[in-house]
Amino acid sequence: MSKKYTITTPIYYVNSVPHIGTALTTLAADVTSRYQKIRGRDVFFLTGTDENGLKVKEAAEKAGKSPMDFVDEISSKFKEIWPGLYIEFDDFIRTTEPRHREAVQAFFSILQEKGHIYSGSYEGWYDVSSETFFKESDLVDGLSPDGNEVRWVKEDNYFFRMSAFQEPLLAHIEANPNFILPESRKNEVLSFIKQGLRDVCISRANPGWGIPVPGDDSQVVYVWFDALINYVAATGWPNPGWESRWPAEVQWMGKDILTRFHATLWPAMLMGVELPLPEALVGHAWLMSGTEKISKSKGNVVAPLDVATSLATRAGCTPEVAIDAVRYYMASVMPMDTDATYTHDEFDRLYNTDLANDLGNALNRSLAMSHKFVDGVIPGGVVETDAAQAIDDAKAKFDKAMVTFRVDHAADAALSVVRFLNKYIDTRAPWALAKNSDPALHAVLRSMLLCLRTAEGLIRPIMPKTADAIAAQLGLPSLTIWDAIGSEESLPAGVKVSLPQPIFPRLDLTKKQEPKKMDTPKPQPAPTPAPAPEVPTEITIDDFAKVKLKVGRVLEAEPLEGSDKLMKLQVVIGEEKRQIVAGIRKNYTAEDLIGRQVIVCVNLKPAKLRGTESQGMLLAATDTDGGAILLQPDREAPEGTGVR
Ligand code: ME8
Repeated sequence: MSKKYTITTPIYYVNSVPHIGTALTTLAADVTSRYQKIRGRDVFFLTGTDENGLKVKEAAEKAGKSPMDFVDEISSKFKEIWPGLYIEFDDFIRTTEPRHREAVQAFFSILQEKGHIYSGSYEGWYDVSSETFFKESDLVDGLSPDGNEVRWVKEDNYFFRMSAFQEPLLAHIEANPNFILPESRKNEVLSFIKQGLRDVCISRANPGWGIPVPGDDSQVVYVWFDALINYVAATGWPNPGWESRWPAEVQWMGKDILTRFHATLWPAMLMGVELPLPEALVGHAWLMSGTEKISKSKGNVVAPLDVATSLATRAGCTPEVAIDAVRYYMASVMPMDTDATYTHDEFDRLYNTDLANDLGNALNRSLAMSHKFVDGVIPGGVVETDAAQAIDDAKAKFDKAMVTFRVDHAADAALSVVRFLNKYIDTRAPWALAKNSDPALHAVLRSMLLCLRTAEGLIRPIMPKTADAIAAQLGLPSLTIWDAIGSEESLPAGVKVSLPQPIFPRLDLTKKQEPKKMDTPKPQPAPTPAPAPEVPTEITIDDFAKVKLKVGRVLEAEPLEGSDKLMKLQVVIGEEKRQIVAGIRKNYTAEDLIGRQVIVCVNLKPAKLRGTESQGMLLAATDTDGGAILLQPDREAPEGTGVR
């Protein structure tokens, strides 16, 4: 049986429902999984829930439920929420399942047989919130080093001889530079081990909840010792066949559970039973709310699906795209060395800059120009060198990032090809090439579309639904094979692309994520016609702020039938396209206008001119004959940019 590529997340405590912090780790694992699948690997992606601890038992009591009813309910919430975020795990393990209980008891027995477990008595402090034992000298102001309350424990227990594994562990870390990632975490782990590893108490007096120690029902296995074994229990161990799933290629987690558990206790346990160690342990940093870690116990949680729902409502994107946007946020802020702070405003800002502006504009402009200049048919020819280089660079950067599991750098690599594309369109100016019948037009359009196709492939592990939507607009099947990404073959000439259907409508940043409750509108008296306004000699900044001006680009222009003054234009402004009728025909031909950037007043009430709706007004100076001199930005600005 060939070895699968195994990826794990921590198994989460079921003391409360999932939140954006737990989603962060699970998303990192999902991006890793989707990337490895595109790379052609057979992936085994494991997640699950940790249900045996005192913490869970006490949470059940607080909720007035039996522990089993309580864990069933919350565990199913975890199982349900992940598919809602397009997280595709292959197995979901619960520590209350028989397969887990059997593996834990087998593991315990083997360690006992090999002499790594001894009986003793424990006296010290126990932190229920992090399910950890502490010595008096570890406490800070009477609290655990994690800042939680502690309780005094005095019991006869079983101990695991962890001290015996100190030197083998140091040797393993030194011989395997990518065993603990990122590098900064590895240094924390090394200094922790070098302070001396103590033997660990691995059982507790049986509180009627947990996995009994084999041959001694008065004790249950310490919840961390029990929980870590899930990773091999899910591979089928100790039954035959586990070798196809263990060791894990990567185990994802937060930094809180790396040093004391995954990078010390866990490898020591594996060495004790003579099982191979995982290839990589990745301990990312935290998502914070203000100065506090987002956590169930702090009650400051943000639900990822609420963030998506709010975005879909405010921006008008589809629910699928909104979920992808949350995925993109988590991937691109993935905190590794230092913590990151989640705010609704930062989420909104990232949506507008990276998705609406960069990716959305690149998509809309490439498709609109293909329609304008080559009837929407993908041209043949050779991709220009700088575009080919940008594509190669983005792919290489993505690959390199994923070797050390830098999902944040991978997200940046995927977006780099999009940022290149927007600049490339500005410099190569297809509208000017078309106007001059320049033979380079086809190569430029092909280069644009190949950049877009590459972006589709590279963002797929992060934003699977968006990638599918881009492929559909390109009229092509989804790109799911790594070697095909960026290749000429991935973009067959002659295929008709669709007209752009904006995926990421720009978010009006005045629409905040926590909408205030609206009062029921009161009936208004019928308006009395106002006298024609006089232009005041002075206005306030607030008056000026009422006029919303934006940069647009003319995609199409034609004289309006039945008028010798008016031109009918199609103008892209950010994610939207508007029809504008302007009295500029005396001074401008259609060719002068196509591709030109213009300044548009976008909040002028639509008006009908000669029976044709105009959804905005172009800004122009008036020459001495009353003709128009159109205003345009001094240098290219992304369409949709605000003007003040
Ligand atoms: O520790 N920022 O479960 P847990 C980033 N059951 N990551 C966060 C986070 C935040 N604000 N909050 C939570 C346990 N996480 C044990 C694990 S494994 C054998 C047993 C993520 O429900 C992060 O991965 O407290 C962290 O390590 C994990 O959730 C803790 O989840």
